[in-house]
Amino acid sequence: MAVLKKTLAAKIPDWRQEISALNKAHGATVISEVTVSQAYGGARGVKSMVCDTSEVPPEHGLIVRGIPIAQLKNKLPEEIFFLLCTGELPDRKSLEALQEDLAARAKVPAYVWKVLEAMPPKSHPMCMFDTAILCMQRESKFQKAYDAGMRKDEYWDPMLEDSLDMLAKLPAIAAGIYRMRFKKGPRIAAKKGLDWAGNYARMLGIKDPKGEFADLMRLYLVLHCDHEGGNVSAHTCHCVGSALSDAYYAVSAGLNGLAGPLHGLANQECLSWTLEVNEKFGGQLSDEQLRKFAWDTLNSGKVIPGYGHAVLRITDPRFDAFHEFGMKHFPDDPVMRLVDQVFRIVPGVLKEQGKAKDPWPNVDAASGALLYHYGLIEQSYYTVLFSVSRAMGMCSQLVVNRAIGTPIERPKSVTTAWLKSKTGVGG
Ligand code: HAX
Repeated sequence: MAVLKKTLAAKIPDWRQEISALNKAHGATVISEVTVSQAYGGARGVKSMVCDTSEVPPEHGLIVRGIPIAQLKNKLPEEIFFLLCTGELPDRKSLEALQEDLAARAKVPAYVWKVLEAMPPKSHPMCMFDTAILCMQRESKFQKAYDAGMRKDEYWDPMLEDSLDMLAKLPAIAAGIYRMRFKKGPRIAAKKGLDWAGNYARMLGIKDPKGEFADLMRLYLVLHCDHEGGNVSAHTCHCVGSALSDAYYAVSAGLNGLAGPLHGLANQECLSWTLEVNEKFGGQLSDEQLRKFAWDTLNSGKVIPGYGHAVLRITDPRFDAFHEFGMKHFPDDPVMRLVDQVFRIVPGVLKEQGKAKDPWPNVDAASGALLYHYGLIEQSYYTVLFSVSRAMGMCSQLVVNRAIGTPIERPKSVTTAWLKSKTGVGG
């Protein structure tokens, strides 16, 4: 049995026992209350689900299985996936075994390319990526085992199989979409022995004489890996998966949510905003001009992309990691300089406006400038990069949820009439 599966198989009985004991002893303990505003306000802050792969304390940012993301930024994405699933980092042998396993599963079925080629030429890369994942549903080992009558306590095993099969193929699919959609020439084959992110960088075909772009890809795929359970994409994936839909259905559903401008698409919007500023002022603008431009954006009813967060109340540590990478490798790049200037000015503007609860940059505020620097300039593609990484979080959450037997999700909705009667409005 492969090491990842073996590690999980050893841990799952303890997880089940721990949760069952907690539930038995404290099942009736109240952990959250819900106000009328929260019922209308996207359930913000309501604690009503469990996610053990990662957490996001508002004052600290992403913590993966107990380790702050800043301490993981030099790891490989494959190590992060192992950590997300099991709660421990792999040793060298386990990492190599996982890499070999992924390489053995990496071949993309030919029909995926046919489906993508049949899509209208101006299709959004996210729509192409989600379609590619969804059309592979026929490969699902979970679905086949379920149809054959698998026991409930075995669900996690084919869920892990589907996850590995899917994750292994995502770099090739995502890179293939990039080359097809933006007319970059034929697909580039993976190289044997290269890591998951290194191969993704290679297959994209971006010129990379110093290997810096591959390093950026490694960092990018680590930083976006997971962000606890309640964000739109993770929550959607969890909800769909809770109906025992397989990983192909659940992950593509989650990624459709990531494609929204308030969520993953913000990285595309963010760079557009930065470039708009850069172009308008010919690459040279004073802090005062930037402040005014930010106010103009707010006064026209738009958000400043890359700033604010539903949970965080600090500068996102993932932004810090990207900012550090850019300032280290190309501090004089005009777009990077502008990102840095926006970071100095925009939080003050948002604080002065007083609406955003979090005036600080999130993960999307710098990533686009880095990609742009290396020549990956097609902004509509950026959320696909995010998706390749976030698929690791979604898959690990699906595996863990199958392992601990999470039931179908079904919160209760109420009507406005019910809320009025509950609060005594209108007699
Ligand atoms: N610019 C302008 N206004 C902002 C703002 C920003 N960057 N961030 C929040 N606000 C506004 C909200 O629109 C809201 O206004 P209304 O009361 O008029 O509706 C008010 O401030 C309160 O919002 P909040 O409670 O602070 O924030 P929410 O939890 O409702 O929303 C968002 C969080 C991330 C969606 C929000 O901050 C936003 O729209 N930011 C810009 C888009 C963005 O960067 N999204 C990416 C987030 C990270 C992510 O998920 N990546 O995938």
